[in-house]
Amino acid sequence: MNVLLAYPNYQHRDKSPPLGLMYIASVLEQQGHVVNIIDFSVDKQVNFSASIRKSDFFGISFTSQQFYEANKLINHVRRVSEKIKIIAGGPHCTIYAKEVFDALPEIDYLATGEGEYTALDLVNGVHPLKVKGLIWKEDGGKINVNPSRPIIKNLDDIPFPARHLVSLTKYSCSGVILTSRGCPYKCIYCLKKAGRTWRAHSTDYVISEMNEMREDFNIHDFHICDDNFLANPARANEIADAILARDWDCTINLWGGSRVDLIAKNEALIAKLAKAGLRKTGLGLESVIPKVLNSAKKGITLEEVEKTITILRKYNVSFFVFLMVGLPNDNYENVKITKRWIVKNKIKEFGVSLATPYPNTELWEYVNNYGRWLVSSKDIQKDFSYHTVTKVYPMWDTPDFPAKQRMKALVELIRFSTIRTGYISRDKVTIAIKQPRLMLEWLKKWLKLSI
Ligand code: B12
Ligand code: SF4
Repeated sequence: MNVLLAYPNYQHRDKSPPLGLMYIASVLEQQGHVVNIIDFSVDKQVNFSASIRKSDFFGISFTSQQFYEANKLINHVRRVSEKIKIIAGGPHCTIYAKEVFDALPEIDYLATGEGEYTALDLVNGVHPLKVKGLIWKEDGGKINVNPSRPIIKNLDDIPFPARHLVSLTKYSCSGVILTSRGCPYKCIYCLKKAGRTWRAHSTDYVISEMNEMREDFNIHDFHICDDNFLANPARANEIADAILARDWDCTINLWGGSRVDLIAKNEALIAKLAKAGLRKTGLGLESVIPKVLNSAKKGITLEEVEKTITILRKYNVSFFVFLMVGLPNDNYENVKITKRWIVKNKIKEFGVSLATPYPNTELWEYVNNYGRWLVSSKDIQKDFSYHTVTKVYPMWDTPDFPAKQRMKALVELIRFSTIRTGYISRDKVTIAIKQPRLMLEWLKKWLKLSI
């Protein structure tokens, strides 16, 4: 079969190839199917319509932020071909399966969770009734929600992602790699897209994949996208040993971020990883207020955070701190405390966003029980699509931290980060300097929603 896979355009300083689609492509290719990938963030000069006409299946992957772009592409595909089968998947489909299926009438199938074998079953012609992890429409229009697909237990069964199908040189961060999936922790806001069961590729698999990236694609900067690369410190240690044994000149960036408790407890491992090439990691603190950390069930302490910072500095690993405004028990007064903490710990790079609830998370339940939704459920997809840095506004609030104060806290912390980094991105300019316009846009939305 001929399969066309597409990734909608998105706005971000760092562009990287769509790993999810590349895994699906490699599994399909292994079974003899012909696959093409178009990533609309980098592939600007493509004859999309001609590719559609040549294909039997069209697969599209998207995050919540890409929903509108995805919608446009899907409608175009259907206009060009009546007969092509359209399959949707990716993080947004996993979170809002039924809502997406209802909102996008042109799609034939929607896959939730890991999509490699769901896509393969469909392309191999298995009857949709028998395909796990699928939502689909019968000819008469009846919608079926099939049982969910069990997680892939042995990740090494999957071939390496099909890097040869994307234009690697067009990406600023081409070296994305996934060495494990899932995370066993319980942070209340986390959508745990890959589940709570942590599974990993063997060290041999990871090293052969890195070797292929170096030899065949000239990639020497690895961006590890795992939810929790350090979950098994012994395995991370083995990977570091294997890289050191090969004396590779490479850099490693933990793009999916690291838990501070795991860094604080494993100084020797960080020292070894740094020697192997670790240059940067994200740190998901989310808050520096102990009470907030506890209610978010982060399972980390401020002492661990500070120890982590000391360890990372000692081994010259730079870090980017992620913070949230508005987790349970947060309030406007905490902005001052947060700023003081940032100054005291000489934090240079940090990003701030609003605590955003996703279905099936504890935070979602918290909002249902103790908060107030500021968007109606029918608008929720639209609002997630709009939940980008430049068009952000709170989707919920609580009496002790009302929406206006949440936004004030966010803007203040983003301004503070702009001042501290000295780095002004387009997004930051929009939010920090053009704040009045942002406020106006917000106000309009507010009035429309008559809150
Ligand atoms: C690397 C990464 C990035 C990179 C770029 C990635 C890219 N090319 O878009 C950067 C740093 C630029 C980035 C930016 C952002 N990201 Co990001 N990012 C990730 C990260 C860490 C890894 C993505 C990845 O490669 N995963 C591995 C692959 C294998 O998983 P997958 O894509 O989900 O694919 C599997 C299934 O979903 C399914 N599937 C996927 N597509 C399809 C299609 C079909 C047809 C089928 C059948 C199945 C299927 O099968 C795949 C294989 O099992 C994830 C977290 C994570 N661990 O996944 C977050 C994540 C995807 N990002 C997220 C967010 C919020 C953002 C930003 C909005 C952050 C911001 N405020 O700027 C931006 C927006 C970017 C965008 N694409 O819209 C969220 C998305 C949540 C959501 N509601 O959709 C995630 C899930 C993190 C999280 N837990 O919140 N990100
Ligand atoms: S540690 Fe990270 S991936 Fe794991 S549950 Fe918490 S937020 Fe999610």
